[in-house]
Amino acid sequence: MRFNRHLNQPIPDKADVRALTPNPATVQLIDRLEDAGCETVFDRFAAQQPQCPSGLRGTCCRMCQWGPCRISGKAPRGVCGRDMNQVVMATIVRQLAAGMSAHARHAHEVVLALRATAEGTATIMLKGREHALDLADRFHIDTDGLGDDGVVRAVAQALLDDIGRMTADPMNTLEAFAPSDRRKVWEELDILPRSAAYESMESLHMTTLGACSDWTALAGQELRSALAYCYGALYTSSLATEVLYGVPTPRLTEVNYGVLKPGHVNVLLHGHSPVMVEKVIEKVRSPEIEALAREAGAEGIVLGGMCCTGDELLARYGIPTVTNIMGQELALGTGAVDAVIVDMQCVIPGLKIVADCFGTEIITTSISNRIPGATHIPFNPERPETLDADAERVARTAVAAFGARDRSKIEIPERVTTAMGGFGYEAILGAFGGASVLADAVRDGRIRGVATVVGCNTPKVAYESAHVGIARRLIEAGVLVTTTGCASHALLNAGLCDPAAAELAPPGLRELLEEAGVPPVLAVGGCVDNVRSLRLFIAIAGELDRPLAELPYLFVGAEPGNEKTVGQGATFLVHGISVLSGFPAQIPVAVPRIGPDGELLDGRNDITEFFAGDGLLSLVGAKIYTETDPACAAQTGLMHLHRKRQALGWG
Ligand code: NFS
Repeated sequence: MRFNRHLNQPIPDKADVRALTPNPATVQLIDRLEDAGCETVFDRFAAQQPQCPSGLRGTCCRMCQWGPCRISGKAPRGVCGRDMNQVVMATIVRQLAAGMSAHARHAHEVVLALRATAEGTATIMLKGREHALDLADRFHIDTDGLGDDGVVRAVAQALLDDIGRMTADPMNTLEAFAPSDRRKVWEELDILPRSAAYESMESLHMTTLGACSDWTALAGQELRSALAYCYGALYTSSLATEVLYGVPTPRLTEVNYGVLKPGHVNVLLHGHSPVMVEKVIEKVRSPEIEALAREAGAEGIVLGGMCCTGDELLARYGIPTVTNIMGQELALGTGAVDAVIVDMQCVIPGLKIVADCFGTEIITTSISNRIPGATHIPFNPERPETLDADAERVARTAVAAFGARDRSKIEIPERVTTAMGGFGYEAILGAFGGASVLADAVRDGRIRGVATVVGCNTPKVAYESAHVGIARRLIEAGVLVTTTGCASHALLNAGLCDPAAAELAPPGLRELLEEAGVPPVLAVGGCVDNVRSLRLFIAIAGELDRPLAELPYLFVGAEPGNEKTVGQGATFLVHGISVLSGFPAQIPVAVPRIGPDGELLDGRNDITEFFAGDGLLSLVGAKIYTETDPACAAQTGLMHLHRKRQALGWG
């Protein structure tokens, strides 16, 4: 691997990916696409090397039209006077705001669909009425005389308020779900947020030219935004989805590229919002569409999930997952995919380039996402009455693509992997017999700690090697693992979500897993469902009567990519749970140096001190560790868990 001195870490090329990626199907498909002369993310990453050092360090300021300014030893301030700390922190605040906008937009669509269902304008069969009653209770909604649909409508309004409130009233989800001791910490730090929309606005405001010159105040906005992100975007979308489509329960299935079948219509479901895709699944499973597929000469229809939509459909229905963001082009390299139905976010432009190589139909279903050359049949959350007819058109277009492609190019890697998904918060507690059982096991050491391994992929890490390498070592050391997002596809395809993988765990954890009949990695859903893992952390802490920050917990984001991951990590940090990142964020990396007399000089700077030193630790009781090598990263994580146990006297 080529070493990048600006990042203080090695950068993989395509040969490194081939050597290190854990899924053999990946290597087969990389070769296949190369032979077909089709460029992928791996080729474009190579073409971008070396990447701009200022960009890598977050010291390039593009927040006004006096710039761009690069902060350096020669020019330590931008034209307006901003120094390095102000530029780097403002950039991070903006990244979180962008990620929050993405998840909040997703939440907005689901909550509007929920409201439309209660009002009878969307033809969706509500599966979570009991959940709505529970939420109404938690939100202190007076349900007298509201009727069933009125309760759902009131819950939807409470969630909508958390997405968009513009005044300083308390957030419903935060009041209902945050632990009270944490709430006190946030009050003292003055970081209680208004809503996702308000804090996105305030983040852009505070970072614009001449609006705020104190980087510590920007750091405060980062923490406030993390809370808005968690309670205004994640909780709102995850809870609204559960009310609409039900709370997931565990089911066994098969995953990986090998689930695609040559004689079938293969349709991949990709994106984040559940609304259109749920309706499309209903249509695809109707006798009319099945008959249409047979008329076209297909033996049947295979549905496969990608990215967070894939995670959610696995959780709710056991629909097989195929791959994640960096595998989306590879999946089309099988030559077997007739159509990809995509909604919002993480649908990379490169998908269409490969689709054109293989004649795959791309159908976009979000009003926010257009792809030149794709068929556009959008769902508009403010015009839900067309959902049914539009979903029917999407399903027909996907099936019609079967006859349109050259099937001689099909080459599907054989590999399928057994996996169990569907571990909603309630399902995890149900499988183990309650939070108290897990709490006892954490205290007596059968469970050494609880970690959530989540987030995207990045070409800066040999694809999926960090997710799998770290998770496997955590399991072997007795750590219970939950997962979401693109990380979960890596772990699903690696077999770590197969109940048989319990044999990797040491005896105490292994017995617990076998008794519960669950795998060592619990796939809880898409990225918005990180709140399911957070709720698990909170429930176990409640049983142990300990603050979150004292417990052997860890958030692992080993291959961060999307701006959304900034908010994911910050969400857990602000709750007192430390973060292990597999890759340095766009901040100036602290590189220790040898001084003129041979002494070791500390390479710290204010930003790394804040995130990885005493800064955050003194404020919220958590910090960020960065370690790029999977074996060292796992060791770092295990040391963290061990130190927490020792401080509690749990050995
Ligand atoms: Ni999360 Fe979902 Fe994947 Fe990353 Fe994208 S799919 S919301 S952002 S790339 S894990």
